[in-house]
Amino acid sequence: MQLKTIRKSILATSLVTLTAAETMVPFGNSTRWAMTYNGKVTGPTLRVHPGDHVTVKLVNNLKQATSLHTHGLHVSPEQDNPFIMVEPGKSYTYTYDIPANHTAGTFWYHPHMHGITAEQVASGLSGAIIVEDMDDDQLNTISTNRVLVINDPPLTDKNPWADASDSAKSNDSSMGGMNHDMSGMSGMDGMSGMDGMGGMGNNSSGVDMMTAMMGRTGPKLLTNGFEGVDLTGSGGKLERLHIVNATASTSLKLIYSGAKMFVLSSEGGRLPAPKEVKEVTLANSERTEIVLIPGTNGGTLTAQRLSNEGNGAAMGSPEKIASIAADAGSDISSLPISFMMANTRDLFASDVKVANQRVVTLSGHMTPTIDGKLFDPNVVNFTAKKGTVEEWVIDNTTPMYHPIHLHTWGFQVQGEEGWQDVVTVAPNSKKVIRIAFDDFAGTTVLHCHILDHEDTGMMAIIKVD
Ligand SMILES: [Cu+2]
Repeated sequence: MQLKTIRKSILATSLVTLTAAETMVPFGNSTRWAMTYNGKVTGPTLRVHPGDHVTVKLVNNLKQATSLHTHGLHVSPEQDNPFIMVEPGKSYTYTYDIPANHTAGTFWYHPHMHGITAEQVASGLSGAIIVEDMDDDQLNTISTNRVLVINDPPLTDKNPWADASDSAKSNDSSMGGMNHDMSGMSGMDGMSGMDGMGGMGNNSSGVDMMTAMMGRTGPKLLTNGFEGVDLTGSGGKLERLHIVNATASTSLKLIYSGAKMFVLSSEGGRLPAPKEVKEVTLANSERTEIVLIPGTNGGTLTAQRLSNEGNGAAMGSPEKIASIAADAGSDISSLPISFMMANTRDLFASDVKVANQRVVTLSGHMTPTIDGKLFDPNVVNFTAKKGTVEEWVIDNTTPMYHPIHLHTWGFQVQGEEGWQDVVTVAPNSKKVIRIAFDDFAGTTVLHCHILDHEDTGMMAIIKVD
């Protein structure tokens, strides 16, 4: 615990500025158009610790409004507030108090501008958040600590969705909903959206109906802006990678050709112990933390795109994510047998009291909905009590996969290991989750993380008090 105290004193005043802007970025021997934070193809990695107070100033130099969401981070809905929007030329300072008992893990930040979220994330606005705890002190001595952010942006010389996003910005697409729990807001500089809810733009920006339904994808998977990265210079340490699927709509299956692959974390933090796997499926917005053992000739991590409909079959050829050098560490015995800070609480244990059970139905095809309703910023769809555990059956009656993301409160999926913030429900099937509304009263959202679905209205408001 002493280590954390020391870190907190160092990081207590940490201030990060993220400047969102359209930028020409290097690609191959040429350049491509992107939306970037601080001019880079991937936003800076925010490394934080339980107990930290983090300040992030978002400067909007885009031609459209934007915002910031700290995906998966367990902070109050007032701080990670999806109803804030920052107009072009303005800035907003977010502050985050990371709870002292926050789990370690891989999280990420991205815009949450209803109506144009898919456009902004697909264009490159994303970065990783790594929460490190005392287990990381040990892991950092035996392994690398690299961050790979995967996306599939348009490979164009200008914004392919510009016209639509401009019109969306000027009328209906603002996130609105500012009447929800805005007390105690601070850091305001040019924030807007307090009025004029508008019609919420139940159309996805700049794409046709079919693309909005299937979710927009790009021609190539890029890893930190490259068509695969070559990882060398581990100094004999194990290769430990934090991987973020930051695509707008593309589910991925990661496959490794080297000797062994171990998963250390689920979306919601570290597993009780490292687990050897053959492959890792990451729906868009999901993350993993893995250790790759090279084998005699090294190894290559590839990703296969998965269809968002039918049986979720693999599509196209595997695309390179990273190659692992043969001289990377291979001493598996140095991996911890278990993690001392892992969250081993089981929400499906027999002694857990379930305060409420409900069925949440996903329906519709061209325009998917939650419980038959499109997002309305003035309607609270769900209410729950702080300090309770609820059981939700997510019933997907549509022919598409939907990775459903709940802000703020972590949950467990029946039959699956670890904690999650995204549950992917296959067509015409159900999944049962239990949500721990332990702390943080407030109002936020749950939505499909196929971001074109979110933008077309597959989002609902939840209020916890
Ligand atoms: Cu969806």
